[in-house]
Amino acid sequence: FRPVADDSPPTPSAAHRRLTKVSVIGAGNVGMAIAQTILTQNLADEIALVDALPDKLRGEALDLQHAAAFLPRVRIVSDTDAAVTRNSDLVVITAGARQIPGETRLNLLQRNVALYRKIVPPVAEHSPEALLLVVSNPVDVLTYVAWKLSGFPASRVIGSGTNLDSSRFRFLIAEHLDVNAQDVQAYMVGEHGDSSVAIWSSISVGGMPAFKSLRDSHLNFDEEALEGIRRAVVGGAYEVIGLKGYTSWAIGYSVASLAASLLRDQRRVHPVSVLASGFHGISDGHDVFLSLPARLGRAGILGVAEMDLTEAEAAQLRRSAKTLWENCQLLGL
Ligand code: 6V0
Repeated sequence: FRPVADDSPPTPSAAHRRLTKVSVIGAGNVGMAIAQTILTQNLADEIALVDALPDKLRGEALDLQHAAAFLPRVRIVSDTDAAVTRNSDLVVITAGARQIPGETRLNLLQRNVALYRKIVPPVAEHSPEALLLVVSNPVDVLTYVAWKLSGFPASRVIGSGTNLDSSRFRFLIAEHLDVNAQDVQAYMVGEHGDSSVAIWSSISVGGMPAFKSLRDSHLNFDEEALEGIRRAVVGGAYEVIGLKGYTSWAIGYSVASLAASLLRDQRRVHPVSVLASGFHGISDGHDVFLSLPARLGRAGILGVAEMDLTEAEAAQLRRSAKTLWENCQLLGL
């Protein structure tokens, strides 16, 4: 791992609260799945919800509060004003126009950049020490936007990136091999979306390199099966949106796993959207965010893995970086 931040957790000042506060901006399907997963996993002492629709927001907050008898004691607050997020440890941003069936993530860009201009500056002002976790799509470009608008160091601005894509990847490989997905180490990196890159060369199952040995023995892991898995990972979100209108549960668990690694200083490795300039031949001058395996702790991104990629994998990553860079340039931030 190439270190990117001082990995010591911030030293609490005398006035520093010891309670953990997580704010979720956008109380839609995704925001509420994240809030409820964080709640049930006991990751926060206070959860603040923000949305532009006051009735929906109040309804969601009350609905969660009514579960109080079955959950750890957590203070749940909500408001349309970002002041309610004051002194957050982690702010998760899910607000955005929803991807409609058939719409590419990049088509959402202009609509969501306008939203971020309203959301990010006050959030950053109310919680200047917070970690920002961007979920709205297109997540890689919006992580760049949040970084620019917040003025935070890149180590504290993280995109949920391909953490979810990698879980879909691990699930499908696990199904194919009939093992537990938690025993499958496999990464999707690059852009969260159509050009994400499957790192076949690094897949291992229970510590054993899976790809090479299965390929060598011609066991049911042929090119066709691999391509089917990659297509299913890339098409996963579209399939769910086509069937139920939105995705929620998997992204809820994905973001809660990131929240746990960050808030609990777990130093676990997750593929998340990070400032990737200088990695794998991505130009140093190109401030572009895309997913690479990163070590997460209380200070945010502690280090980014220098992966051993094939030339084809690295070239694909550079192509994604170029497309993302061109998109970021159009924003004039
Ligand atoms: P949704 O259910 O429409 O929720 C969006 C919410 O944002 C709504 O409740 C809006 O009222 C709210 N909102 C709009 N403007 C503001 C504002 N100015 N301030 C506060 N809240 C506002 O959408 P859904 O929850 O399904 O999706 C949210 C975003 O997550 C979309 O951009 C999705 O594309 C993205 N996803 C990202 C994933 C990832 O892996 N990164 C996965 C799933 C969805």
